[in-house]
Amino acid sequence: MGSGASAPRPQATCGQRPTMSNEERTFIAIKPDGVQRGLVGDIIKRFEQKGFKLVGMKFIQAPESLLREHYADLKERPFFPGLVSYMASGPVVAMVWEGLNAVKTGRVMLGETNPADSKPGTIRGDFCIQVGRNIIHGSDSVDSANTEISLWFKPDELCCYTSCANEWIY
Ligand code: DAT
Ligand code: MG
Repeated sequence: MGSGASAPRPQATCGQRPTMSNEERTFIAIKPDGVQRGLVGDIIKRFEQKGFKLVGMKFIQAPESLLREHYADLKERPFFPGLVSYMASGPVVAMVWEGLNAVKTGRVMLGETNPADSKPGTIRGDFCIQVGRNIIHGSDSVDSANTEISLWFKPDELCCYTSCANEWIY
């Protein structure tokens, strides 16, 4: 950059994540049933339309070791083995979405864990029926989002860029 040129937006925030900002990140994964049922486009569209910014995405058939770690807090639950084998049964779309209150708003967009309790208009409320086939994962806190993002993505797999829509959303 030559002297006198306007400075580009600093990239420093890509490393240290602020907790309350337009750059909060959440980990969202479309589960194997969501992929098999052809719901990938519809689900991604909702996050795009909302105004969140996609900063990472991969299509991956996750190894069971990764899934056991991802769901470690549920390892004593009776449904845990079935949950892990379901999640490993086909590819998932793992994503990181960024924006103001991305974690909490992401959960609202998902609906309740049990689709039967999820309101119409939510992803689980609109697209699925059973708790064991609820098509999408979303982080439930900023701390778990950070843990999950680092479990699923290497730092250099996340993109830092300024969305051209930024000033029209915030
Ligand atoms: P969430 O995915 O809404 O964060 P969770 O973390 O409590 O819910 O559970 C993780 C997943 O485990 C959930 O999406 C579906 C499955 N699950 C939860 N409770 C279940 C149950 N009672 N029977 C079968 N699967 C269940
Ligand atoms: Mg959870």
